[in-house]
Amino acid sequence: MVKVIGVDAKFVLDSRKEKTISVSVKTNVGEFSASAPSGKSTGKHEVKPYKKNLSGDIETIKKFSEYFSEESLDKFDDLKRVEDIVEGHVGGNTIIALEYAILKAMAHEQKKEIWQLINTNLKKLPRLVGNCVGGGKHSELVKKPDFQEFLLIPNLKSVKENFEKNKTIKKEIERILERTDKKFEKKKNEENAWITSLNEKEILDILSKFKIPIGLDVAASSFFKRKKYDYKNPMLKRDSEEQFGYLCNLIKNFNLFYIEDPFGEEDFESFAKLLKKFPERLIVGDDLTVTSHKRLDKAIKMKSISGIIVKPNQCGSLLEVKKVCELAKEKKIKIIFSHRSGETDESILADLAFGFGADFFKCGIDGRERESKIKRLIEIEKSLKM
Ligand code: 2PG
Ligand code: MG
Repeated sequence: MVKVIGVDAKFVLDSRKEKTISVSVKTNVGEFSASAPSGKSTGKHEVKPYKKNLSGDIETIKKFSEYFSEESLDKFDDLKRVEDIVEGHVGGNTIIALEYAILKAMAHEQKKEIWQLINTNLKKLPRLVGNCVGGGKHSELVKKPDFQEFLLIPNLKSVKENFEKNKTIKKEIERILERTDKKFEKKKNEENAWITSLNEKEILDILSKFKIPIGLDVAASSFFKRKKYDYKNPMLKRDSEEQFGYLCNLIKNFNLFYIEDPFGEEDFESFAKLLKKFPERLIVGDDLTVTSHKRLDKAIKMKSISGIIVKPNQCGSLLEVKKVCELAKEKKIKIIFSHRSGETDESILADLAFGFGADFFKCGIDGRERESKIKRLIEIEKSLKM
């Protein structure tokens, strides 16, 4: 039984060198801390990371110390009582970091791995989705691709082999970019993906040479302005119909396996049109669905998606994450657990992804913050073989 005696919080810096929250709990079995990441291309329907701001949440959560002392926590669903206490007082990032810290305490007390608090009956590990080249809001360059992420999704036997494969291809792509992009300065973005002045067709041309499944996070809401997709490289505007046509061509010409947020975050209809045309591809909602049970339900009813991004701090509730995963499973929607662009060294996402039976794990390719999570997944993989 875990009893929380005290709660403390502070800020830490994420991979963007911006402040995010770290929460620690003092319990009858020791002290545990965890941090939350932060997004940049955030969906309109995400919960707010902090009620007013980070420093406000740090002060508020500390005041909750004595409220938890009555609660005995020993299973995942007990987090509901924690959520009931803090809900409305702090934002999504603060709740998530607090819940992560409590899960660590529970796992320690029961001598279990964190994923074992969620499900012990699993064998399948998620497949890696690695961001290799970045554009859109994730690139500081003036000339850049309008799409946010160009993804590698190898399908080798183990997480470890897929991890190695992604790193090798990313290195080879560096050499190709040196040759093809005169402006290339070997710079990386906050997710450690290459940034380049090439446009999306040129980048897809490079990626498709590697003969592994590839994908895109279009993050279309980030350049949807006054009812048009406002492209800068090359400069042109596309309405929904034209966006649909453009994406259909890319999917066919580059044999895209995975397409995330191809349309704006309210456009369930266009998502559905694309899925109808390409039922065997992964059409994935992120800003569209924001890890919300209600929005997933709508996306299912409208047949908009075949995959859903799960980012715990998008909804600010691990109980909601559970509901989302259960509904997705029931309706055969693929689950993709995902990092945020501003990440910390926190690795618990790997335990959650495995515990909830995720099909994919979208967590970059390299860099300290991404590798901590991928390496944790490899550790889980290894432990299953023992
Ligand atoms: C996304 C994420 C992660 P952000 O759009 O999928 O790559 O970006 O964290 O900025 O929302
Ligand atoms: Mg996304």
